[in-house]
Amino acid sequence: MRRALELAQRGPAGDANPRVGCVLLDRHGDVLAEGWHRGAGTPHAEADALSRVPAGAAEGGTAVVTLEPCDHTGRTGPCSLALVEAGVRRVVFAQPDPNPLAAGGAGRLRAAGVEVRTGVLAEEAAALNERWAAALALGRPWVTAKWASSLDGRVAADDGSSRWITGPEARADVHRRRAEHGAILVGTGTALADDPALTARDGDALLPRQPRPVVVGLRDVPSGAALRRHPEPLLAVRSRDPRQALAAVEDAGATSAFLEGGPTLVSAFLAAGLVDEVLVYLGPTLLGGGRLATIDLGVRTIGDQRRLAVRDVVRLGDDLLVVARPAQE
Ligand code: AOF
Ligand code: ZN
Repeated sequence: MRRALELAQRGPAGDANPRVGCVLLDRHGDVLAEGWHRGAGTPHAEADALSRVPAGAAEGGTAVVTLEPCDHTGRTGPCSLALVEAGVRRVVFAQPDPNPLAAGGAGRLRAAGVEVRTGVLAEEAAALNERWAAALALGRPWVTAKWASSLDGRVAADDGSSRWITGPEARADVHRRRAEHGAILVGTGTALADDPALTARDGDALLPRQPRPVVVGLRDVPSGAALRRHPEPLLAVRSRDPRQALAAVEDAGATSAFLEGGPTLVSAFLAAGLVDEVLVYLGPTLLGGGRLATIDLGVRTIGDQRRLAVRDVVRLGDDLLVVARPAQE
């Protein structure tokens, strides 16, 4: 199962489909083939692994999968039937499929006389697709909001300049986390003021997976903007409404969005209760005036404050990253 989880990680994060890995063993327990899911519209992990073995080779064997094999015909056929037809005798999977449309493979396999075992490394498997499962439950993409601020909560100096408040380690961390999301959101104000590339990079090199860039707001992004050179086509949402932005993200096939500002857009998402995780990178510096990380959140009195629960605090060079989520009331 550990190997299947490694294989699953080769798939795209933030996709319409979860990341799934599969290892096929023959009747003696020797590895026959490995498979993983490469994203919506492509073969599922089980089908991918089965496609790599000669006919009959999996007979009497075992399939180890990170997710319950599906039992539906979506963009591809049911994996439960494919495993039965291949003569697989045992199926071990980590966690049940939370998608009611696809679930049911375990029952189908048992009914066909296949031995089924579940719950192996279930927590690790759930963590791998946490945002995907949350999006399914929420009925909208998962949103991670990120900003980098001074210790006194400012994201830019008075003249709007903001490069750089945090150091190279913190910025590298942002790039890694961008790549874990299906889309990256900025307001047109930020796109015009900062001219961000919004690519996920390791130094100068593009990471293998790039989130879809989405710009939200009423202004145009000029043809010379860095965003126009993003390897994925730019999606423009001509609205300031966070819900419309998320509808566009969903239409683009993404189940998670990395929200990078600025304060107006982030605040609109926060005020609407549409932020699931906040990443605050704190540089050890003070800016005095300048722009605050958020604008009006409708907090008039201390009883209205928006409490967050801290999940993690990470030191990155001279900076701190605070990972927090809205506190459950
Ligand atoms: C599996 N193995 O590798 C994956 C599964 O539209 P489809 O046909 O691609 O089906 C998508 C659904 O299938 C997805 O929402 C999830 O419930 C399940 N994904 N199932 O047996 C896989 N990726
Ligand atoms: Zn399937």
